[in-house]
Amino acid sequence: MKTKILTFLRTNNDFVSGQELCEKLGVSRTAVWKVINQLKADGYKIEAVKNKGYRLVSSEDVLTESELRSAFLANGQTKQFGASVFSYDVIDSTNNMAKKLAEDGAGHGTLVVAEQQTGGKGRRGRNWVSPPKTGIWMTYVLRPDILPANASMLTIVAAMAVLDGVRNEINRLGTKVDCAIKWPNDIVLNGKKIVGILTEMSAEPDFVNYVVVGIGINVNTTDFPDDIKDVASSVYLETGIHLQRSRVIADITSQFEKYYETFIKTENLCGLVDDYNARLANVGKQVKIIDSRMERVGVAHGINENGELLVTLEDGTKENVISGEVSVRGLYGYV
Ligand code: BT5
Repeated sequence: MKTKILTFLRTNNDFVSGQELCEKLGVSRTAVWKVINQLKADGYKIEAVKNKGYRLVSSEDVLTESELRSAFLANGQTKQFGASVFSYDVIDSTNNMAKKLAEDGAGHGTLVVAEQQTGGKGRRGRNWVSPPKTGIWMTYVLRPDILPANASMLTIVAAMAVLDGVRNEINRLGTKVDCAIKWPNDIVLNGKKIVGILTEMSAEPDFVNYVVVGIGINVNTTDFPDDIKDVASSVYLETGIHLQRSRVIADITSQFEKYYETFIKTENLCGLVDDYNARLANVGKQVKIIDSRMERVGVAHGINENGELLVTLEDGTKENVISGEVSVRGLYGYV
């Protein structure tokens, strides 16, 4: 009911009468009034004028379940992605919570969101700084019928969706930005990291139980710890724009479902490779590949349909770099 009233107010720029809300939703005036008060308590500014009704003056940048559901409805319905939403104030990690929910049977497309993470995770035991109410810390539970070896490509699929979602929302406000993917799991804006993605999986040798795709986006963050200050930034710091996080999530969710459907048809990236490479910051750039063997330098050309980064090394040999084993850095900066 809260979601329905919120969506109603959001999609009508003008006043909506109490009577109309009662009729459309089949509830009493008192029930409507109660929900309006709950929304006000959540932080929404709602104008109430006698004989005119209610008007949403401003939406609060909150990530409650009703806010997210309402943003999803306003953005256009998805099939499964975001159909089930779990929203928390503070948890250790949305990936950990998503895994718990998946173990308990959460369905494909379930979305877990938190306002703050106390143990946000990066890859290989690294940490992810996740301060309260400034960023998007979220995880999708997926149940793809694919071979476990192919699951890491979901990071690539998610990166495309996140890039499009963030860029769409910035463009919608009339600003153009230099936003790109840094293979395999980062998004950079003006060369700084604004997004990280962590994909984890539970699988048998030939069967995927579930995959969780965790996405961290620095949206309105203004401060970063000293050790990451030089590489990390936020949409706000780079553009001066405050994005509404629920809208960004709604946009990403529908893009992710769309790209996922393309991926799942072939279980590889053949339907996405050109679009991905067009969004890739590394193309034509010198990169340093760092793994347990040694550091080597080359020029990156883009990914192939398995998500491997194609690099020509300085001695002319070609290497297909597989994610998960290496870090790739720009020679003169992060990208
Ligand atoms: C990543 O790892 O970039 C994956 C980050 C995934 C975070 C999301 S948030 C929702 C979900 N729940 C979780 O617990 N995790 C996921 P990696 O490529 O290993 O990068 C980690 C490194 O990025 C750190 O070692 C820092 O150097 C840097 N870093 C940490 N916090 C950052 C931030 N907020 N913004 C930019 N860089 C950061």
